[in-house]
Amino acid sequence: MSERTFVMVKPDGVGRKLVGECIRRFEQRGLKLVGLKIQVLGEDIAQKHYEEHKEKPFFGELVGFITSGPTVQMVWEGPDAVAQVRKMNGATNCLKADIGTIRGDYGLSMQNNIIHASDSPETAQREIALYFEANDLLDYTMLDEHWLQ
Ligand code: FUP
Repeated sequence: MSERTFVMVKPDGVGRKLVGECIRRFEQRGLKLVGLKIQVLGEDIAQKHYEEHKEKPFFGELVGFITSGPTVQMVWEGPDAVAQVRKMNGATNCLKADIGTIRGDYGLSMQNNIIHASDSPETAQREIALYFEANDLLDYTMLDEHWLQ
């Protein structure tokens, strides 16, 4: 079933010029880009984004990192998109992420792990609503879509 997931390239990913590489991987897999933005996050939205970690000892550092430079927000759509993108991103700690995943191929750290993606369809809905208005997101058909479903 087709679903939408929220993806964010973090300040290290933008700073290391990996935005195009992330987009290339999702496009080539067959996913559809339906929303895209670039911005430096404010403290408020960063704290809301990482709400589930607010009691953790690393929360302050995490918010400091995610607000430290430009980030790219995206919404990707496709069959089982939430789980597929998580698999393509790899484990949270880049040192443990499989080679072939974005984090496994480009990262060496836990905090500077290049990319974020929603961990469930419910989280995806919450995160999409945090960054996008309904009319920021497009509905369209890709020319090769009939091969991909
Ligand atoms: P993920 O869903 O893979 O992005 O990972 P989490 O939601 O568990 O963690 C969010 C971010 O917090 C990670 F990207 C990195 C950071 N983090 C730490 O810095 N230390 C930890 O022990 C766990 C997470």
